[in-house]
Amino acid sequence: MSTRPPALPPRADGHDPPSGSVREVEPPESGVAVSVSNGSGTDTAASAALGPASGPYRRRLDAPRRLRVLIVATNQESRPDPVVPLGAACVAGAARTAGHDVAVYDACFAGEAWSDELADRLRAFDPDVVGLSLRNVDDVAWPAAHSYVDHHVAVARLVRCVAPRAWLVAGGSAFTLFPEAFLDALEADAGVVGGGETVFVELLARLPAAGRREGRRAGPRIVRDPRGVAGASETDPAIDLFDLDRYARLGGALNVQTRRGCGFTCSYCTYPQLEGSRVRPYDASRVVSHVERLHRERGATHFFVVDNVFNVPARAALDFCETLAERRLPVSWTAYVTPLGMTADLAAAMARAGCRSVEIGTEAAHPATLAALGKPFQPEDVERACAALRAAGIRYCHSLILGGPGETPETLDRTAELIDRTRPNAVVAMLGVRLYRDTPLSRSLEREGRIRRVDIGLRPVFYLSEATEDRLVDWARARAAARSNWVFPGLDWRLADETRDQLRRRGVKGPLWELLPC
Ligand code: B12
Ligand code: SF4
Repeated sequence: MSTRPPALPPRADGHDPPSGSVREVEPPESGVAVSVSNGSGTDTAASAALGPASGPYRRRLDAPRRLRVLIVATNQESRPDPVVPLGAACVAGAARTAGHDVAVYDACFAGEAWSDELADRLRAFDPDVVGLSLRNVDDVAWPAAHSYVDHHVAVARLVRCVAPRAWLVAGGSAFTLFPEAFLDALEADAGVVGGGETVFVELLARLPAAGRREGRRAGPRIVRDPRGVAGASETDPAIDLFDLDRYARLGGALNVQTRRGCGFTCSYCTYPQLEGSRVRPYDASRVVSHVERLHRERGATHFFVVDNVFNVPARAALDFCETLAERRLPVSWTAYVTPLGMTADLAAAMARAGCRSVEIGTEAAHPATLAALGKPFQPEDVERACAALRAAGIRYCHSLILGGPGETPETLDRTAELIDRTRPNAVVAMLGVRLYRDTPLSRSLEREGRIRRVDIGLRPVFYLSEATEDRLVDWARARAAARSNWVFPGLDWRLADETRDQLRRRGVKGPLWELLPC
């Protein structure tokens, strides 16, 4: 195997050794508690605010003081589409429900103007706390991977410069994947690993009475919900604070979540780290009411269901579908599914509820590569799932990861043949596997001495199988030339940004891979 980092700017490195650490404590008997671990041991304003200098501690929530909280969604990526910063909206909603004065700044559509706009917002709002929501580390698109780390750092620096007395707290999926490295790079006061709603509100409640930093840098803190990664949200996301009409128009969808967590253990995957390995479905009628409100009040007609795996467990998926179908709303939606358990009955129920397309986490279609990726299904399951979807009239796009563990020229060709047989509407294939810490794949590579933990960090490192690494790009180019519905984001997105924007302005909704000729 070889690990290939693309060229990156200087500050986007692994940032080791870490200056904070993460630890877990047992669940509280009642009330709200968070675990706090301190990497610095310094007695600072924040350690007074956040608790003892080291070790876990508990404290029940008192009525919180009203703070001015600015949530900044840093993400500006517009491929494949601009996406509503749902995580930022969730923590904003939780802080607002807890009685704080909450505003947001969303950099998504600002282009280069983000710094002027953010500086104006900081001066006008004068926040006590700035919460940075970091979604992506990089676009995982080898060989042309693009890192967002410098941008996140630039946002943090601007906040420090314009609002030096505001507490800076980071969170989001990118932060959760590399908390120590981000805390260090951003020079943040604290960071939240996993679901933010409970922990962020608890942090706000424990800031000092003055409500402001005392001009000193706090000892770095990483905090997580002790009840498990990503506790389910009891509060509605404050999506009203975002420009939803623009997202619906230019992104072709609003987003909604029906559950958190994934119980599978695919060898390369971070999702159980991000959301936990226990599936926690939301109450279906609550989610459907949210969809209904977005349709009636904002005219939204297409939704992306952001669940890791929508179709497992099937009972939760069916509940959502039946509840949505009963309301007879003229809305359509797209979701991620796994071939396992993608039965004809479930596909039919999804179609009745308006499901128009799915992205299938197929990843490979040869028994050897499926096993090496830890996928819990066989090539026949992929064929069965596609037949069920086709019969239900749902369009489907395979997500593939090619060139990973176990890949050989033979497995590549067999995978392509099987995928062709399933007659997909589209195929989006990533080349190589972006490594993250603490996945089964990274751990086994570390055990074998093929990579060191410290080398897996903010700077993306990709696993490429020795048998294919020299021919993978040529293979992918040949495949893209032969099949107009195969997309390799690391080589070419196929659709120019201008064309995408034109299609959206003409009112085209849903994933644009649906339009690829097949
Ligand atoms: C759904 C999804 C998509 C859909 C989005 C559709 C849509 N309309 O929303 C699609 C397919 C378009 C997509 C595309 C991409 N995605 Co994506 N996606 C996801 C997924 C599965 C869920 C994201 C989500 O909405 N979660 C629900 C919200 C509520 O959770 P959350 O954002 O994590 O927020 C919680 C916490 O993080 C925290 N939090 C968030 N902000 C803040 C702020 C503060 C202050 C605090 C304290 C806490 C906090 O609290 C929130 C509530 O609990 C995640 C994986 C995952 N399970 O997280 C990947 C993920 C976010 N995607 C990822 C990537 C890389 C991409 C792409 C770059 C891939 C590509 N090359 O195309 C693009 C980028 C798109 C863009 N414009 O940014 C990566 C990012 C990590 C990384 N490697 O950089 C992830 C984590 C998957 C992974 N590989 O591990 N994606
Ligand atoms: S790849 Fe999909 S099914 Fe596998 S662990 Fe990740 S989210 Fe779950």
